[in-house]
Amino acid sequence: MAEAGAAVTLRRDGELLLASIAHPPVNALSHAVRAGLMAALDAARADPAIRALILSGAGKNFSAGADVREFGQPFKAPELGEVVERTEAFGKPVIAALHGNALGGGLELALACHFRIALAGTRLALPEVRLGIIPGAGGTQRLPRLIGAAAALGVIAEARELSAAEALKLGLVDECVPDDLEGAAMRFARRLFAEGRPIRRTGQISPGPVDEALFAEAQRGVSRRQRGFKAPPEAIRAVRLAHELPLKEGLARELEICMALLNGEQSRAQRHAFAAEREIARIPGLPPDTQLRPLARAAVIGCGVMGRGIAMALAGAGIAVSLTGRSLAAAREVHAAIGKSYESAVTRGALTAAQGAERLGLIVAAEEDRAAGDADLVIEAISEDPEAKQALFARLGARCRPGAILASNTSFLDLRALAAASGRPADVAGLHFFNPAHLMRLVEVVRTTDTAPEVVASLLGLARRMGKIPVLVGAKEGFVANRMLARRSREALFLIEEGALPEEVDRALVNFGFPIGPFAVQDLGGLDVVLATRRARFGTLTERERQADLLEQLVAAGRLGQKSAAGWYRYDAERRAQPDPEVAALIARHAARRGIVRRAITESEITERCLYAMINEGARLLEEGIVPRAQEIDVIWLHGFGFPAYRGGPMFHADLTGLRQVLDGLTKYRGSVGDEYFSPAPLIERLAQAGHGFYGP
Ligand code: T1G
Repeated sequence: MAEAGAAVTLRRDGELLLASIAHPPVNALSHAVRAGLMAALDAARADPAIRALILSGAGKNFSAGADVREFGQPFKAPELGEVVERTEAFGKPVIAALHGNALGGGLELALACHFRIALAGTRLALPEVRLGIIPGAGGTQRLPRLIGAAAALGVIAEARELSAAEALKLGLVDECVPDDLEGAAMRFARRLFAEGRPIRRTGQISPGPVDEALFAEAQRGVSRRQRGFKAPPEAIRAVRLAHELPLKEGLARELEICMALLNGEQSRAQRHAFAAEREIARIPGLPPDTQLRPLARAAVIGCGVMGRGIAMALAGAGIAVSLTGRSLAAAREVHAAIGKSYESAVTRGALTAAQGAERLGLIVAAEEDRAAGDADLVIEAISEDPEAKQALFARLGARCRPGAILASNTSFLDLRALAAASGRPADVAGLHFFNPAHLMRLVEVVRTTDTAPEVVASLLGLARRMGKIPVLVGAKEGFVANRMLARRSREALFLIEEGALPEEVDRALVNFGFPIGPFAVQDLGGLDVVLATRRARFGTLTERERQADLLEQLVAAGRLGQKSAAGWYRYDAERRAQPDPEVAALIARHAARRGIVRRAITESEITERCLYAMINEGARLLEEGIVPRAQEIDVIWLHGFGFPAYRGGPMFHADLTGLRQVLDGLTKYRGSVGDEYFSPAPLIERLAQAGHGFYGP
């Protein structure tokens, strides 16, 4: 049968024409695909013997939507909207056969088809808001017509994904089949002919009146759950238009809103975040076919909060884990506690009973020696005590099987010293998880200059198997995340010495887009825990940082944070934070003792000093080669510390701000705070001089 172009293949079966989108890896609706779909419609129309057209996707997906690589340049005709409108208006039945992902423009194409068959397991979604835009090819106008505004708003404004079964229940698909999708679609078409069923066009369904209460609640919901993002409220506005305007006008307004967002900074930032997360998977100098080591059995040494979370994250990936502690009894206690947390996860519906039992069954409490001897991978998660860790790595080096990988969860100790202690540095790397380890997606995979390439590749693959986002970093003090966080924390501390209050610093950064401020975070984790890290890093602190001993004073006063109902803030019975005059007084006394004359500090100074200190450190990390690209830094901050996705990460945000402005800010604060804190990184000076950003001209 005639090929409709490489991107869409055609095959005829009797009176049916089957068009399959073939544009790997995700059948994005590129120009070639759009042209191929138009050719398929032409072929179906031209042949009087053809009574229906069936659209499907080759490979693992129906279609992941518009081709994001085409964004930012003029769309070549036929545009997606044109293909979608022609599909819906087509004079013969068009049936969508969905499997894998039917996302964005892919789902919009399916909505314009007259009937939809889905294979069990199909994921249906309109995730455009994640890219800072809204559906632009009819999604906001057709979906509410098909499934009602209430269900449509969750899909469109909150990127809620529908399973095939949910879609069937909602009336989004006409059939959900366990297998033989193509056969089912052909049988469906032939039943249409036999029953003489008319073509059903989604756009002709009346959407009904506006439900004011529903739309008001939807706007309140996104302003809470997606604070600062522009696209979700606009998506709600577009869905409302479906109830107020004829289809054609609604489609035109939807496209206007979509394009306005597409050209905005937020969408550029969110598309950058999407691309950066994929870019960092390509490791310069590490061939994608690097030989991997077997990782069937793991051992986690240390069963504190982190060890427990890591064991659960491994079990969640189906990996058997031996968990060891100071004693077998201690490990058994933690194992029982893990069992309880799985039980509550099952009660909450986060896991099925079978999943909970399976995961718990994969974790066993064990003695250290035996656990280490059996493991393909050992992850050390004992307390941040350099001597204890080195002694442990010496034991592991002797005890573990040849080829076993020895990983440390240390967040700032010298990994090279641990590697040397093990006697087998090629097998040693860092796996720096973030608390809580079984939930946080970010993990820093830390390599020394001796770490073997297959160890790096194996740990990157393991992290993905655990559903994590692994970022490969070099082994130097604090790696990337904590080294940059230390700069933000330093500025936060200096700012309250100089006149700001904890709540002012936190408010500034929350207004910037962080979910929570630095002082509230410390209260959450426990000021004693934060102080322990400060003490462990004391040797790396400057004189002023050492003398900024407010943490020591708070802990000495028994203020440990939320767990003691008082820390930087005071907490009521519901753990709601209140600014505490006692803390303000303590800070004032401290400043007086330090001879610091406190002053009112603006929100913009707070934000600039915290961010520019981080960005400057990020530039230094790039200069030192701790990370190869700025993307690694942005991904770490987006997924490790809640940096607002609509700003793209600290380095992308610096580019949006302009490095010349960042450089001017660094120079200004170098004068007021000091050389050792704000001397501009040479990389920033060079890029600013050239009028470039971290991501190019
Ligand atoms: N366009 C172009 N390339 C895409 C793509 C897309 N839509 N989606 C994925 N890729 C690339 C990706 O960059 C990677 O490339 C490879 O495919 C594998 O992706 C008008 C305007 C589909 C769930 O937001 O959510 O339609 O790095 O590593 O983990 O209303 O990709 O290998 O070179 O993510 O199996 C809306 C985005 C677009 C879906 C697969 N659609 N994609 O996940 O593989 S806007 C989306 C995803 C739109 C219309 C609007 C995921 C996935 P490389 P991957 P995966």
